[in-house]
Amino acid sequence: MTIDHAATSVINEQFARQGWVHVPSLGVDAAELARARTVLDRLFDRFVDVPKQFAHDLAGGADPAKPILPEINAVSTLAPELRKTAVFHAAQQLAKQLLGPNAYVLYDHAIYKPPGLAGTTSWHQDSGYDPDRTNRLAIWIPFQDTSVEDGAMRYVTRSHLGGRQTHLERTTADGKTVKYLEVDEATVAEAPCQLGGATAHDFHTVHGAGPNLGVNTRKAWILDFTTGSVAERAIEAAKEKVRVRRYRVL
Ligand SMILES: O=C(O)CCC(=O)C(=O)O
Repeated sequence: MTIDHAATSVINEQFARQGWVHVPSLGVDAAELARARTVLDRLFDRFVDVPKQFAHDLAGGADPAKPILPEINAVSTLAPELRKTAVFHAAQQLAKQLLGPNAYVLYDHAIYKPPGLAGTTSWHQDSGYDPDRTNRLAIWIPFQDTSVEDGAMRYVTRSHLGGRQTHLERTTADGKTVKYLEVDEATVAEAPCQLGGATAHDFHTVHGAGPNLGVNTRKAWILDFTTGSVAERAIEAAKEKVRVRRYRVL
C-alpha cells in the first residue's frame, strides 16, 4: 500500500488537535471488508455460545439466543481469524501512525445496532474504564455507510485535553456496568463515516453514538490500541495465546 504522506500528516494533526479524526479510507478493498464482516456475522450468529462475560444485550432482551442490541467483547480472541484480515492490519497501521511504532492491540469489541431502537451509546471516555494507562486510542470501523441517522459516532472535540473525568454509573438489564457523562449537546460533532473508512479517537475524548434511525443494522468493529516496550508486547501476545485457547468460539 502506498503511503500518502500529506494525507498522513493531516490525519495526525487533526487527531492531536481535535482528539478524534475521520479517516475516509483505510485502503482495504470491498472483498476484504466483507471477509471481516462475515467472520463477525458468524460470531453474532453464535451469540448464545459466546462466554457470558463477553456477550451483552445492551437492550436487556429476555432471550439470549436472540439479543436485541448485541455487543460482543474480545471478538478477535473469540474469532482469531479476525487478526489475519486486511481490516485488522489497516487498523494496526493507523494506530502505529497515530501512537507510534510500538502500538499494539489491547482490546476489541463489536456492536450490531438494529434499526428502530433507541440504542444511543452514552457519552463516555474510554479512559473512564481504564484508570492506569496514559496512551491509548480506539479505531471505529463501520461495515456499511453510516450517516448521522444510522447512528454515527459523536465526539466532543478537544475534550481529550481535559484528562480523565469522573463518570456516573448505571447497570444494564443484563448486569453490565455502563459509565457515562453528561454533555452539552451544543458542543457535539457528528462523525458520519462511509464503508471503507474509520474514525479514531483518543481514550480521553468524550464520545458516544446516536440511535439507529436508519433501515439497516449498524455493524461496527472497534479496536483499542496502546503502546508498550518489546517485552510488554511479548507478554501481551503470550497472554492472548492463552485467552484464545480458553475462549475461542470460531
Ligand atoms: O459503536 C458505538 O455505538 C459506540 C462505540 C463506543 O463508544 C466505544 O467503543 O467506546
